[in-house]
Order: sequence, then structure tokens, then C-alpha cells
Amino acid sequence: ALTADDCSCIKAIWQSVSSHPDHYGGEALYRMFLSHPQTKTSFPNFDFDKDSPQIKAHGKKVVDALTEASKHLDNIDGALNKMSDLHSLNLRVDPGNFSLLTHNIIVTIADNLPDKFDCLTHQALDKFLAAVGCALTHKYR
Ligand code: ZNH
Repeated sequence: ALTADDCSCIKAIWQSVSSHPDHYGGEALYRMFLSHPQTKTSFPNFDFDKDSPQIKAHGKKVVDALTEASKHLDNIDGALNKMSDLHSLNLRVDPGNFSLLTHNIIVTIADNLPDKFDCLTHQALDKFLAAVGCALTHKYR
């Protein structure tokens, strides 16, 4: 579970991330598509170029959803309930892909905010994004 220290680390770094959601989200998705090309199959007809407006637009949606979750760290499942239905019941993307995206979100944050990405923040983000992954996949049947 997230400790009080985890929560303050997440809230602090997420202020920077949430103020440029298309930049962070877009870079994380771009890295995921490049490092794990199999994840592209979830997005047929997408333009996967570096400055793809589609990647940026989708990245913004992802980061905005995480921003919402960051405001409800005591109830991440509840905050992402609708997203959970969408991913588990509707999109049915490979559940293994969630850790690929969350890994690339962490790499993106580390690369963009090296001074803020200390060990405790890294640990807190890892726990936060693991909880998000669980929230989005626990309804798979
Ligand atoms: Zn997802 C969609 C979030 C992961 C795939 N997503 C989506 C959205 C959001 C999200 C917000 C939008 C919705 C609406 O519009 O309503 N995701 C998210 C998050 C995460 C995710 C937060 C984690 C972290 N996804 C994911 C993955 C994948 C995906 C991993 C695969 C690979 N999504 C997806 C798809 C979609 C989505 C396919 C749909 C798109 C369109 O159609 O546009």
C-alpha cells in the first residue's frame, strides 16, 4: 500500500507531469511503441512517427487519467473504475502491456526531471503505477 511518504512524492512530481500531459504521455507512448512494437497492434491506423499528433493526443488522455488517480491515492480502483471497464471489458488489450507502458512512463519522468527523480520518488511512482495497472486489469475474465 502507498505510505504517506509515497503519496507526497507522487503529488510533488505529478505537478510537473500533469502540467505537460501531451509531452509526458506522448513520449512514454512513443518509447513503448519503439521498444515493444507488439503494443502497436492495439492502435491500428495510428501514425507512429516521433511527432505524431495522435500519439500526443492519446498520451494526454493517459496522463490526465493518471492525474485524476493521483488525486485519489486512497481509492485508485474507484477513481479508475470506468477506465477499468473500458480496458478489461471493451478494449481487452493484453494485460502484460500495462507494465510496459508504466515502465516507459517512469523512464520518461526520470529522463525529463532528473533532479526530482530521487530514489524515494522512483519507488513511490513504481508503486503508484503498479496500483493503476491492477486497477485497470482486475476485471479481466
Ligand atoms: Zn488505455 C484508451 C488510459 C494503458 C490501449 N486509455 C484510453 C483512454 C484513457 C486510457 C484515458 C481514453 C478513454 C476515452 O477516450 O474515453 N490506458 C490508460 C491508462 C493506462 C492505459 C491510465 C495505464 C497506465 N491502454 C493502456 C495500454 C494499452 C492501452 C497498456 C495497450 C497497449 N487505451 C488503449 C486503447 C484505447 C485506450 C487501444 C482506445 C484508443 C482509441 O480508440 O482512441
